[in-house]
Amino acid sequence: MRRLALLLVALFIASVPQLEAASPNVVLIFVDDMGYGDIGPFGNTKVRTPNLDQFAKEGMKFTSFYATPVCSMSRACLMTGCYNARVSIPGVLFPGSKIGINAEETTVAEVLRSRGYSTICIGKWHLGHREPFLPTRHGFDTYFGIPYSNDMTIDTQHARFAKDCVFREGMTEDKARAEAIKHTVPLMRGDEVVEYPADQDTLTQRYTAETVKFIREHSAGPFFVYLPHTMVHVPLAASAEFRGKSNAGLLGDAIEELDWSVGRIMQTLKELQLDENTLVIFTSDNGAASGSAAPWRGKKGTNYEGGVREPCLMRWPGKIPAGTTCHRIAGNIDVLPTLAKIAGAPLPDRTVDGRDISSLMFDPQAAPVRDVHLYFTAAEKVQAIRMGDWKLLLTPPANAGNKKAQAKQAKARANKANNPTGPELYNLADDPAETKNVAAEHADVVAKLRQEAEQREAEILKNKRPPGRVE
Ligand SMILES: [Ca+2]
Repeated sequence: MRRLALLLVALFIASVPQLEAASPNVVLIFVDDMGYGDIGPFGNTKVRTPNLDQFAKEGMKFTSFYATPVCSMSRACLMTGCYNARVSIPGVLFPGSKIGINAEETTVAEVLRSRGYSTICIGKWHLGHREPFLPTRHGFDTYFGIPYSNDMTIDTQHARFAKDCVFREGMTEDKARAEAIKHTVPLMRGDEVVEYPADQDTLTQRYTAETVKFIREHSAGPFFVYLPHTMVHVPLAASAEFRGKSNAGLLGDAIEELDWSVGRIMQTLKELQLDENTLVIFTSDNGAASGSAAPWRGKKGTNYEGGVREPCLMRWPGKIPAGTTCHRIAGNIDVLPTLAKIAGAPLPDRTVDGRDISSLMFDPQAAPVRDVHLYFTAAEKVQAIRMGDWKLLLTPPANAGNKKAQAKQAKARANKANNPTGPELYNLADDPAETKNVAAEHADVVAKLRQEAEQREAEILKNKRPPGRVE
């Protein structure tokens, strides 16, 4: 009898189809100008980030997660899964820029939408502010945010004001069209400006409210929230609840408010019981501008590690092991192929540079997915390459990171016998802060890395795709 029961159970199990897990929801939080050392999980002891600390405890920390030195190029990587040079997006786009992301490119939002995801972009877009380049033309159902950096101006000629646009601080449409004023940027909903100048103090709160509302309204899923915060790019801002409350000035206030925002989102996911079916990713677009890039050398704008190696946290309870750390090379170019994989969506019909790193998310010790990383300049040139622990800077970055390092570099340049313009080679395992150039001792490694960088750059140049353009 018992044997029969077991047999029946076995037959029953065999007859149940292996249901594929439902496509998980994705919340991608992309902070602006936050450095590696700016938050608790990555060593900051001054700024209070209890929600991010908890996030790290419940998820995985990535310690070799790469972005790029500045804003637009980083968003190009994130949205297309390609090095920015392949899709021809330079370092930073401006209100006068006539280029943006090409309609032919497939963004991560379009990849997920092909699998039925509802999508929203909330925050700083920075892949072109003219109509053909806006998020709503590139896979996002809706958009709320500022089209480029918060220290820029309005595009006096092309801004499209909503009928009920809120003009603040004595502004009118005529005044807005007459003069572009620094640090006054438009707040948009969809394709229209709904507030000008944007009240930057309340942006983090309003972005958070928008995120929570969207998650509640789309709790049946699957949904994709892309939340590229305006903070902590200068001019720094914080709401009344956070201003003056941290021990680290206005930057600390802004970071603590971002941490609060993360907490609100996590709390919402828990309340709606979406926790186990939602992947949350938190990272930044480039190195610290006003904050801390510790322990790396350099800051925003450089291809030393401090300019490009970002804090990165991922959390997906039951899938990503809690409280773990992954040291493998990864980066924002890997987000698109990874999300395509976990959503069961096809990859774009064109070359992507990133790789699916889900094996690392599920096991931080898994074999390296991508052992090479290229570092591009704002002018779309390869400046450095990392292979395993070796990093070769083909040309020393102009921005050495701090005054002392810059003075040293200037002195070395003056002393030509020191070969100051030659390559710099560092072993990041032995010398993570890039203090000792060992190029002279390892000519073979220099030659190998140089050849690899040149080959890869030649391939990208050959297959480079154009940006989108308007007149
Ligand atoms: Ca940035």
